[in-house]
Amino acid sequence: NDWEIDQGVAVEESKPELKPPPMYKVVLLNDDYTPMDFVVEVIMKYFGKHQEEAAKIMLQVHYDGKGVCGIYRSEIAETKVVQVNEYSKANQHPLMCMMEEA
Ligand code: TYC
Repeated sequence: NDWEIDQGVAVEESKPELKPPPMYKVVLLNDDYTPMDFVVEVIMKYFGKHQEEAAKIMLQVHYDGKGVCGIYRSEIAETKVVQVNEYSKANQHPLMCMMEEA
């Protein structure tokens, strides 16, 4: 009946605000041309890592083809991807950054 339907809607509407937002891994992909030093600089500059951690992530990408630089909500992840890809392009390196569901 109507009462049950209305109550169902009310319960449905109260839930989304309590759910944690979907999270996204921001990853770098390996290539044969981008200098290792540039990749380390990018990881420090855009993902707030110190030299040692940035170098570790860079080598992970170099040897495994891909590496996670951080996990963020969609808007932040999208911004990082655009900023990194624009910075790489501006410096004429083929370094690719993308996001995937965490
Ligand atoms: N493979 C590159 C080289 O040998 C280094 C590199 C590391 C490039 C990580 C991209 O995301 C990358 N110069």
